[in-house]
Order: sequence, then C-alpha cells, then structure tokens
Amino acid sequence: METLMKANSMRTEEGLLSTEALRALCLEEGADDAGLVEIHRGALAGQKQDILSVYPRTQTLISLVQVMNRETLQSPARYAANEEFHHTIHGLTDTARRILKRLNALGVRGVVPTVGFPMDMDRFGKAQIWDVSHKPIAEQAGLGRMGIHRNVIHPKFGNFILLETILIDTQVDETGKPLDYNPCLTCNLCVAACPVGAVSKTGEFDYAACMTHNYREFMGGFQEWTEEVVGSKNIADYRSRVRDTETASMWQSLSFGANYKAAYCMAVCPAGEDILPLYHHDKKQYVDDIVRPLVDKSEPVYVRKDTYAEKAVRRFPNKEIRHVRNPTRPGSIDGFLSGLGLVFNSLKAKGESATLQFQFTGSDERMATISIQNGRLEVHAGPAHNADLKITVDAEIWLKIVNEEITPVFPVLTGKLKLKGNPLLLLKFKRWTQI
Ligand code: B12
Ligand code: SF4
Repeated sequence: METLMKANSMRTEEGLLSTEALRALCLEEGADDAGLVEIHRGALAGQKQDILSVYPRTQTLISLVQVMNRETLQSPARYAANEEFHHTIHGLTDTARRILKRLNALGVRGVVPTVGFPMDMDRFGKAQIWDVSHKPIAEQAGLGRMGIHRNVIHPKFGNFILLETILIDTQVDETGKPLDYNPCLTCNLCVAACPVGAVSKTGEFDYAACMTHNYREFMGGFQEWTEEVVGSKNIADYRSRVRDTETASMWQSLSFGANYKAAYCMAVCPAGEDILPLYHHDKKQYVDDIVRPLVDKSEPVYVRKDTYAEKAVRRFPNKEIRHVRNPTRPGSIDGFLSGLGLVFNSLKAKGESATLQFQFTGSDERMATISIQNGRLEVHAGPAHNADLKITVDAEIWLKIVNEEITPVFPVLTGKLKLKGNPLLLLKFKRWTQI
C-alpha cells in the first residue's frame, strides 16, 4: 500500500515520472546532483544506438554526479588521489544501483551501465569499448560543461566529480537543458600541469599521450609490460628494461586497483563556485599550493619516442622520461580506422593536407579514404577522388606494420605493400597519427 502511494506521488496524471520527485530520490540515495535527458535528444544522436544496445527500452537517461574529496585529489601523494577515485567509483555505482532498485519497486525498469571502462575487453583495440558516454549526457542534463581539459565542470563542485548514467524505460515530465555558459575559466592551469602535454590551450586532447602515461598500469600499459617480460632474454635483461619499483607498482595496481599516474588536469582546476574564491583570493598562493607540488614532483613519465608527449615532459626538470611502446595498438582494420581519430595529433598535422586511399586485401578486404585537411582528420569508406597516395596492402601485414612487428621494407620489396603517389606521405602519416 505504501509503495503504491509512493508510486502515485512519483507520477504525473499522464503517467510520466515526476522529475522533481525523481531528482529528490537520487539525492536521498547519495548522489550529489542529478539531471534528466530524453533518449531522443539530437545532441546525443551519435551514441543513441550504443545506449539502446545496452538497454533497448531506454526512454530517459538519469545523469548522476558524485563529488570527490577535493584536497585528496590534489595531493602530491597520488596514492591518496587514487584511493579517492576508486572509492568514489564504487560509491557512485552503489548509489546508482540503489536508485534503480527503488525505481524497480515503483514499476520502472532500467540498467546501470558502468562508471569506468567496461570489462568487455573483447573489443579492446578493435572498436570503441564504452557504449554510454557520460560527459555529453551530463552536459545535456544541465549538470556542467566540459572545460578545455575535456572533463565536465559542475557549476558548484567544479571538475571534482565522477559521473554515471542510469538508463530507464519511462519518460519524465521535464528534462534538463545544457548550461548557457561554460564554467571553464580558460586559465590554462590544466595545460601547464599535464606532464605529457595531453591538454592543449585550444581544447584538443592527445588521447595517446594520456593513455600511455596516465594509464600505464591499465589495459594497454599492462599488455606492453607483459611483452617486456616475454621479450626479456633473462632476469638481468628484464631488470635493464623494467625497474624493481615499476614491477612493484604494477603489482600494487593489479592487486588493489589500477593507479592513475597523473590526473593533474583535474587536480589543478579552479573552476566551480566551491573552489573559485580560493583561486581568486590569491592566484599565486593557489599555484604555489596546488599546481607547483605536482609540477615539481619527481617521477617517471611514460611516453613513446619522438612524440609530442616526449617533448612536453622536457618542460619539467624533475620528471624523468621512460620510453615505452604503443599501448593503444589496433587489433583489426576496424580498430585501426576507428582509432585514428583518437591517436591523431592535430598539432603535428597543423597546416598539413593530404588524402590517402587504403585498399586492404586478404582476410579483411575493403577500401577506405583518410583525408587530413588543415590539421583535421576524416575517415570514410570507399575510394578517394584525388588521392595523394594510394596504398594497397594485405590487411594482416598492415596491422603488423602499424604494431611495429615488422617494418614496411620487406612488404614493399615483396609487393605486399604497394604505394602509388608520394611515399613520403606515409612517414608523415605515421608522425601525425603516432602509430
Ligand atoms: C575514454 C575515456 C577516457 C580516455 C579519453 C578521454 C576523453 N577525453 O574522452 C582516457 C583514457 C584518456 C581518459 C582519461 C581520463 N578520464 Co576518462 N573516461 C573515458 C570514458 C570511458 C569515455 C569518454 C568519452 O565519452 N569520450 C568521448 C568524448 C565524449 O569525449 P571528448 O572529451 O569529447 O573526447 C574526445 C575529444 O577530446 C576528441 N578530440 C581530440 N581532439 C579534439 C579537438 C577538439 C577541438 C575537440 C572539440 C575534440 C577533440 O578526442 C577525445 C577522445 O575521444 C568515460 C566513462 C564513460 N563511459 O563515459 C571516462 C570519463 C570521461 N573519465 C573520467 C576521468 C575522471 C578521467 C581522468 C581524470 C582519469 C584519471 N583519474 O586520471 C582522465 C582525464 C583525461 C582528460 N583530461 O580527459 C571521468 C570524467 C569526469 C568528469 N568530471 O568529466 C569519466 C566521465 C568517468 C566517470 N564515470 O566519471 N578517459
Ligand atoms: S584548469 Fe582552467 S582552463 Fe583547465 S579546465 Fe579548469 S578552468 Fe578550464
């Protein structure tokens, strides 16, 4: 009887869920903020099918915000920051599950996807591994906007938040609207603090740089480390490649939850009502207390040779460059083509233009055109109208070249890789895409 009464108070006369009551329920269960978006929102069209693949009956997206302890996240003791990340991830997951259980009791069905990277690693290197992209949903729900560091900044809590989305099968009486301003101050502290230069003043983000260093002890980094173990001739050789401290660090990550190596972009961000007064009060003090200790911290920084990230580390006298191989390598031609947008470095390709046509043969036959125009990359299926370089290559051989298992020399000599046009563009393409 009590449940029925509660159910009635959650619904409008038309049978829709009351947004106000639903938000109140979310806050009661521990979310720090919540907002709602309809599945048909135009701005989310790009991820609609992916969301529906998780839960086909989705009508409404409940976007949840969980605040992290700010000072813990800012501490140069990164073990403390990492605990904060892990516990908030678990806390937010529990909150979302409790909210859904209460909604279930009211006849509303739904799915809680995942706060972090999905466990579906069968897709790793082959396709995008997440289905629900929380940041654009939170933006549409009016919970904040992405700053130039690409994290969502909540107008009150700043960027010290994690996000989750609950997919439900019921419509609500009112959905949110994006904020009409961006809380980002364009102060560029995140640009200054990122050890691998992944964040840039223009808002462009170097995915490969962040993946290689910050995620050293996650998916791709672990894969690369395993190959160091396998590739070592003996114990002495392994020790010359991987330090005892690094082996121990990998063990800690495997045992107690993977450690992010930086997250400095988030740590230093002064945007949001809660933190802004501290920054405005004395900017120099803010930089001395929060930014400088991270910038000055002595630590190894993981980069690939000859990348923009490697150059970026040289700005920091106390940081030591450690070279590693590519942790984000493609496992299929689909993975290669869809991953190009992530690894493409528009800064390196600034002012450059080129059209490359790929004809893949063998086990994965297809044609694709990659065009770079003024530092922007586009990939589409089919032939190019005016290709500067036409590449015909066996799909498996191409993946081996990209993954640095073989060099292109032998395939060229044996006719397995044919180039028509300006061959130097292939070298440039390697530089621009960091593959
Ligand atoms: C993939 C992913 C990553 C990737 C890519 C990050 C990214 N910017 O997308 C990597 C591994 C690098 C990463 C790192 C981190 N992540 Co992350 N990540 C995700 C994940 C799984 C999906 C993100 C996504 O939707 N990307 C696609 C689009 C929407 O994002 P985007 O910012 O537009 O990113 C693209 C553009 O920047 C584009 N791009 C490249 N060049 C240019 C140029 C211009 C001009 C433009 C406009 C775009 C553009 O390429 C980017 C990569 O796709 C989500 C969880 C989820 N399921 O949603 C968490 C999530 C985004 N991550 C999160 C966090 C906390 C982090 C880290 C701080 C982790 C850490 N502890 O160090 C860092 C921060 C790095 C950063 N500054 O972005 C939080 C963010 C919370 C918030 N306040 O916004 C999320 C939402 C997890 C969560 N549930 O809370 N992450
Ligand atoms: S640190 Fe400054 S520039 Fe970077 S996201 Fe925050 S407010 Fe914007």
